[in-house]
Amino acid sequence: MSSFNTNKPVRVCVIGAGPSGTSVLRAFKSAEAKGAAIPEIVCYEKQDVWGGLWNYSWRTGLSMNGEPVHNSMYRHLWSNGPKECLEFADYSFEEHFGCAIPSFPPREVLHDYITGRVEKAGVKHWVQLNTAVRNTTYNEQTKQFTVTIQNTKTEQETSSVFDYVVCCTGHFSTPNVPEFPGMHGFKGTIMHAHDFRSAEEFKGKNVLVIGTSYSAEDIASQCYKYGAKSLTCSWRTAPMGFHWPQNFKTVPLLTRIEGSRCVFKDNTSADIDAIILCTGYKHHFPFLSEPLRLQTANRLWCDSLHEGVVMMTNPRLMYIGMQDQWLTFNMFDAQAWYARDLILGRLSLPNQRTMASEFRKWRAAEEAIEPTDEANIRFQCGYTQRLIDMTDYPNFNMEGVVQTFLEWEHNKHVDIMTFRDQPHRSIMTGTLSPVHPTPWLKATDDSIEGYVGKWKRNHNKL
Ligand code: FAD
Ligand code: NA7
Repeated sequence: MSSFNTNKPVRVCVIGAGPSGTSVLRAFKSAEAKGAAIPEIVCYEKQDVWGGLWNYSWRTGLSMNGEPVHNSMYRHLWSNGPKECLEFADYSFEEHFGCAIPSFPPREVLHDYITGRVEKAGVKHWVQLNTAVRNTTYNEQTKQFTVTIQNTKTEQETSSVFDYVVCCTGHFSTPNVPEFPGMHGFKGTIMHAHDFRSAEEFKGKNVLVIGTSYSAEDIASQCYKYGAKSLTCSWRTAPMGFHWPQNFKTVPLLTRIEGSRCVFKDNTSADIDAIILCTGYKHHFPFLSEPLRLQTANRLWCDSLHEGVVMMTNPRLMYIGMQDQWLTFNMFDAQAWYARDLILGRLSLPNQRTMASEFRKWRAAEEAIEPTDEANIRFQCGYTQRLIDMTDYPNFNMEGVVQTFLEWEHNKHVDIMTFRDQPHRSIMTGTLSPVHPTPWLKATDDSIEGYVGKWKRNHNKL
């Protein structure tokens, strides 16, 4: 790959201004602040605000402009993992909020934190909002991409040429929607987690949740919190294994639906008012020409990517945040710093043969991961540390992150409804988080004022 140190101006296109895209912007800004010459950067974001899926909208289906609604975010979401495991190494929660805050912030608080860092960095002028990327092609002769964009308000289309494309569009937006026999005649509501907005509508209802991962776990918990009559959790590979409250039932996979009766693989059945498919998402990049599209399952070592970032068949195309995620924001940072340094010519890529053999080595390691949460967490933390070691991203105590994840896992298995009430210690500042005055199950104020403001006031009284 040619380096940044050439005479012609280099142009970098970042697609998406969510946590991954803003990590890339921050990475370049940080190099510039240390005196490096950086390329011209343009970031296209189809929403009218940045922050990715951490924006909440009541909308489902299509936006006002006929654009598929990107976000799968719901109104009452509180972080499903400790904030201490996702904290940016160059911008702590304490720095952002001016005091320590509890460990499992609601959506609005996390959105404020993500965008606060990049507001401070002064990168907003690189972002074009209301701009959807419609097509991206690569010219082998010029070694450049042509990116076609559309203003989502005026529908005006234009094209620009770039030397690098960094795709940061997330992969939890296009739902995987299986069909079960009898669905067409079901008397109640059927929705995918992507369209779930609030558990309040399921108050007093018998809810069936299909799937066993993060969405299933949290949406079932939300429905319980907001008064669902019963929760039936259906698994395909293995049950979730938590100690659920009394009105929960765990059943094997749904086999058929007869009216409002759902029948499961063990021939048990339940009368159900609403089915929520928590069956995951698809990596979907219709705005890239076919050879540029990443095709992979949601896994720790994605197909086709060198170091989990660089498209091996076209190293000028990079992807951030495409892995199944234990780590999030700080892993995106590590990937962004790595992508930046490749573009700046500070790092170089091995030849195709070596990349292929390195890929096989990592894939084999991924496939050999023991089927425990700890082994999976250690794999992703090890990967992230490897990227950090290659760049000037601030180093932090990764083993501390692993231990925090393990405490969190332990707390979840003690009581899935109270793990959010437990404090964790910041790896970045060493501060033990305060405990929120209201237990999560009883807390219904998700606002930033309610969470940070209230706590800040209590804190100031101490
Ligand atoms: P996204 O946040 O999805 O951002 C992608 C951006 O790209 C969006 O702004 C989108 O509008 C834009 N975009 C897409 N297509 C185009 C296009 N064609 N042109 C221009 N712009 C485009 N992680 C945690 O750490 N803690 C949690 O509690 C947590 N909860 C989650 C809850 C839900 C419901 C979901 C779905 C995910 C959750 N995650 C959580 C994981 C989440 O993936 C990351 O936190 C993070 O948002 C990923 O950032 P991203 O930038 O890669 O993708
Ligand atoms: P995940 O983590 O990809 O999990 C998908 C789940 O869906 C998983 O339990 C799968 O079961 C299940 N699944 C997939 N297809 C089917 C079919 N056909 N039938 C039954 N079950 C199925 O997605 P999530 O939405 O939970 O999490 C994604 C992000 O959103 C995450 O970052 C969170 O923070 C929020 P399997 O184990 O494969 O049998």
